[in-house]
Amino acid sequence: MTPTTTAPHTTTGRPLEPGQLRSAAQRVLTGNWAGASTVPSRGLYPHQWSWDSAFISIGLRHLSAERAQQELETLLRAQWGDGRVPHIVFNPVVPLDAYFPSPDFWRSSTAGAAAGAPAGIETSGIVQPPVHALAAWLVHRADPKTSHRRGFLRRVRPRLAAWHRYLAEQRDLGGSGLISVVHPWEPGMDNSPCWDGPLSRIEPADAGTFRRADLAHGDAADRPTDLDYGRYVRLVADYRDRGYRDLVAPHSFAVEDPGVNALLVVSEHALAEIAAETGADPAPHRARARELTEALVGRLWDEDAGMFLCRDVRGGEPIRERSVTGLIPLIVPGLPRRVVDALLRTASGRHFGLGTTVPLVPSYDLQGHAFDPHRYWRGPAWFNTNWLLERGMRQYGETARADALRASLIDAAGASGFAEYVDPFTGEARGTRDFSWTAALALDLLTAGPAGLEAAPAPAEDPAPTTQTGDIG
Ligand code: 9WN
Repeated sequence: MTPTTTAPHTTTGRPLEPGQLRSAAQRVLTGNWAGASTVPSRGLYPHQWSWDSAFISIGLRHLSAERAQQELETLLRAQWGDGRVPHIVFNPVVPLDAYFPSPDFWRSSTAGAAAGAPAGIETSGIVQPPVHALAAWLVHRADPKTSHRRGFLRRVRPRLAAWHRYLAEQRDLGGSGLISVVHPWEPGMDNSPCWDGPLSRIEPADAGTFRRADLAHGDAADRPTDLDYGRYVRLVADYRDRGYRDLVAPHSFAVEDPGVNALLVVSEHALAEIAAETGADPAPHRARARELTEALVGRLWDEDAGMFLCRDVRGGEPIRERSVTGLIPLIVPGLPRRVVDALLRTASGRHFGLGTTVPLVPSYDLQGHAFDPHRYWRGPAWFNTNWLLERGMRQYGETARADALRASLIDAAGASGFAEYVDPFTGEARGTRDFSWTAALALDLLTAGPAGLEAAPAPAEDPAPTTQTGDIG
């Protein structure tokens, strides 16, 4: 089903041609460029976000290899001494009240000093999914000459390895080999019904101790409730108050998330390629990818649900909610074929309806008790998750399904004005517009070769001036 939104695509109301769509996506990325990295959106998210930058660089590689590399380098410059890559890097020129929690709440450079938070750059203290090695590899492959000239892989490899090491050593909270997220913002799917159970144990922060900057930009009906927000704030304050250290006391929220772990597997494979390309040993990364894949299938696969489920580490039980995160492991190479087939059946079955009732995979079970087509991560369709599924389908030879999903993604991105997310049934734009990763991933789908896995040669000049060399030492 094609999205039925009536948002005009051109002044005459006709859908944009691929060339026009490409230019429109490029305009979004140029408009959101902040000098050394890209903001997810000018109003709602005025700083640099971790997994956003990874997806953004995957689109930017088609505009300027240098800018795509710089996007990742700027993020990695804010890496902490313990290896964590923070989920937000704050832009010091943006007023404190533009986003909450603001730097004075996180206090990374002081509260995070023991964990090696950098001095002179303010960041958050939590993380987001590790998509960065995959992004770095794709960025390199788009223009190996520029990458070699700038020593891109040689410089980012140790940082990416330290990032993965942090996750392995500090975040295996369940002792299964898989990594845990310790805040609902960490998997990037903030308000997913998967967190409702584990979050219900958290005492919310007092309403007077925080403000909702997000409600100045987004419809309250789309955003998390005040109660959930209070709990998010409490979790951050507790983590901060113990110096952002992971192993000194148990995290009160700890979840093994299949999407996050799947992205780590894919990034370990990418890091193996990066190691081989730079003369380092790829074997440890391949071994780690194998171990993680086994742990993922062994621990989070649910035969009855026909998909992966999150696991509540504190409660010691699987979380029986169907979220798109449980389909994302399709991106992992080498899964047993029965798992792949079940995932494909589940994606197009009644819970996710792909190609039958909806054109894009929704963020949550269409039949679920908490389904809401508009509320954050509780039903709407997002572009990054569908981009990942498109790649997953293609790697398992499901070309027709991947082609259909690709066409729907491109269509919905253009029709929605590069919305942050869309109503899964109508394609109506929700959240903010001119959202960077939507533009970047649409650009990638419009430009990458038919195999979907490789980039076509970079076509254009850098449309925006850069202000830093991108050297991360
Ligand atoms: C909190 C920036 C980020 C995305 C997340 C998305 C949303 C932030 C928020 O925006 O989260 O990190 O304020 O809601 O859920 O995936 O990275 O685009």
